[in-house]
Amino acid sequence: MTATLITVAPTGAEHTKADVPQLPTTLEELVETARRCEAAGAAMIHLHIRDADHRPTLDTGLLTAAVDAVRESTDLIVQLSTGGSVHDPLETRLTVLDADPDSCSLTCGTTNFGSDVFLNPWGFMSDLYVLAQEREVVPEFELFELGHVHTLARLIDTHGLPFGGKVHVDFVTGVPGAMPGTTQALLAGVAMLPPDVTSWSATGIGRTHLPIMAAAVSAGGHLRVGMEDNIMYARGQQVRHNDELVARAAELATLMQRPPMSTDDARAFLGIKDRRTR
Ligand code: KMH
Ligand code: ZN
Repeated sequence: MTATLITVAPTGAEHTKADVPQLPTTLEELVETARRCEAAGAAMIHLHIRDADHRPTLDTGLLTAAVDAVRESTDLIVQLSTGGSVHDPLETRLTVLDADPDSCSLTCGTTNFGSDVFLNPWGFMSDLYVLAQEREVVPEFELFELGHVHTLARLIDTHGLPFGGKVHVDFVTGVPGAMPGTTQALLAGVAMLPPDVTSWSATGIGRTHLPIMAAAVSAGGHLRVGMEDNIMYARGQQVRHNDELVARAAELATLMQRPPMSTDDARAFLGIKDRRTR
């Protein structure tokens, strides 16, 4: 049995600081969160950042500062979101790679996203895929729908393997309007994965967080947790800090004889280029 890669997605672009004051939105809060989540068992961080007013931003200077600060303070693999918020223009989302992350998200198709639409047309996905190859950034393919699995195969057929030669995907389940956060839907997606895929993880939005975590770990997958996806620890009890979600994932993984993967092992596992600064 392999170890479990745990990714933490601490902030996202959807919750507001006013509604969720414990959401890490400042650089100091992000660094503190990254440190504590690494100590709790995370090997990768999926970052969205906020501006001085706590609003989502893709500002290159602020993204670079966040990547540098997390890299200086932890050994975590730094993955930047190229999804941003549903309001970010496609051209701006491509500039995320200018901040020189280790990894980037790449969503494999347009999807309903609550009452919004998260736009990912073929031309954008294709440009981002090739740009990531050129910049030696490892993409994580975000799959919100079963059709996204099909598009992933099309991307690989069209452009060859990503930088590093590994193909890691993440099922994002339970988004209202997209693939439900059920074991059945998750396993249908896993069954469709093309043979080039070397590893998969899963997350469940909101109340699907726990059942999807259990399904993924039992089916040989890896885990993504964090307040981007779920702000409730239990009924009536909000998450106080992202490290609680990481610690719970690490506990389950350890119980299942698949303890958290170290950051060194995760780098080799995902084919990450070493950009560490400490
Ligand atoms: N915030 C969502 C619109 C990603 O990070 O790549 C998109 C998202 C996916 O969170
Ligand atoms: Zn995200």
